[in-house]
Amino acid sequence: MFEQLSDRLTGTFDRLRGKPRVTDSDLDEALRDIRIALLEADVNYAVVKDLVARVRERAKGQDVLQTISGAQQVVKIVHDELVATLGTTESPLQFAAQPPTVILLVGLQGSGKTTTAAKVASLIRKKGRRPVLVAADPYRPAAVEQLMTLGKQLDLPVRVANGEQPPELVASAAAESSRDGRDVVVADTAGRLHIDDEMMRELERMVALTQPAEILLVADAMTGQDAVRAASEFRARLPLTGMILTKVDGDARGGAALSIRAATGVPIKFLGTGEKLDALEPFHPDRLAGRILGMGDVLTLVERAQEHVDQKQAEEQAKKFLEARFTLDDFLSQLKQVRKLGPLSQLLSMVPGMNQMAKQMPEAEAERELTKLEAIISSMTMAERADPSIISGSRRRRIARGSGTTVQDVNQLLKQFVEMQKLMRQMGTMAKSGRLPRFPGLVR
Ligand SMILES: Nc1nc2c(ncn2[C@@H]2O[C@H](COP(=O)(O)OP(=O)(O)OP(=O)(O)O)[C@@H](O)[C@H]2O)c(=O)[nH]1
Ligand SMILES: [Mg+2]
Repeated sequence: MFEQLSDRLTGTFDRLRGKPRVTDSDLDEALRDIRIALLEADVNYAVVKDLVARVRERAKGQDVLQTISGAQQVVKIVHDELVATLGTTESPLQFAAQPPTVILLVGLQGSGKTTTAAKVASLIRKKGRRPVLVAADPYRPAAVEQLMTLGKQLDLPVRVANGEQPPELVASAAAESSRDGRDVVVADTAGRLHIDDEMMRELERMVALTQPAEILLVADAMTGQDAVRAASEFRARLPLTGMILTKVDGDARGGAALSIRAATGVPIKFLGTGEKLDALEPFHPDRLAGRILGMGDVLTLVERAQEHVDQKQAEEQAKKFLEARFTLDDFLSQLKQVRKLGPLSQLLSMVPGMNQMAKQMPEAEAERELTKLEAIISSMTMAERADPSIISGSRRRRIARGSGTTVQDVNQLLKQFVEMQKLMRQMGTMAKSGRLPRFPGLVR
């Protein structure tokens, strides 16, 4: 998300930093660039106008002009104003003082409600809650089945209609929840192609009947300004408490994410970043602004790593590496851990300064390479993984066949591993002689 915008803005700032002093006309030029970049990213016109005006006012008021660090100050102001546009503070989910907490997910057809209902339930379970999913979309049998399948995948209960209308269904799911040891009710509602009166009346009735702690609008970021329009219309009828923007992974421009909060006043609570059920991120305005301005997002990366990487295993492997005991099997498990963190280009874009590289790397190709490495190592026996020197010509042919690769591919991997072993020995010696910087969890 935001690749083009991020490119444009980084370019603008680089030009600005290149000037010995920021003059009046430099500032005007930069502001013009920023304005065009935002409009091209499909950000709502009124939001752009407002944001650029705020940046201009602050930049002029702060003696940015003629000072040495002027460019840096402009970047800081743009960052702050982006954060303000995105919502300044974080908006975590609210829970009812007395359980059950009812969370309704509403939105247009195909926006991602059903998937997101499952993601939300899974996320809050990680935080120690006991959610139940409710299939309040009885109009399409496939919709109920879809939620049941997701519930099964996550090992979460799914309440389906037993003749009730959706509002009564959610109300009775809430009423029964404590009996079943559940404290949160996450309801997936029906989507329509357009906002029609019938759907809205049903949702209004559901709200009145179930007193939800959260009424979350699920909006598809890929639809850009249409998502913003839909959000305004939903807001006019329902007391929305927050929004979840989905498919931000597929939205290169980011216009919806940047406009929807400012245009509707409703906070963004989560971003959907993929089809997998763990691809839901709490929304942090400052981190997103950092990502847009090419400053990376190390905090999110670290959180993802903490969630997915087994710390003890990582330490054990680092130790093995330095003692040159690191095998192909260890390598395989490292590959798997890294891949759990998300698509490579997404990971790289979170590392400050790596944004450009992330863009240059063709995602599909990099993923294919990793898949190939995994397949090759998986086709080896444990003995081979522990000691690759026993892998003869005939074994190489067998491994290539087993992994659907070529003997050259296998040769290349083995060659790389030999190089890696050399590196391990060097690093091990350096570590012993104290010439290696001390990383936490590495050498003691
Ligand atoms: N890439 C990506 N795909 C997503 C995301 N969220 C949902 N999807 C996909 O979008 C499609 C529609 O998602 P659903 O959850 O069925 O949408 P819905 O709003 O329930 O659809 P209706 O019930 O028909 O109104 C599915 O193929 C999902 O896998 C996301 O964050 N990223
Ligand atoms: Mg659905």
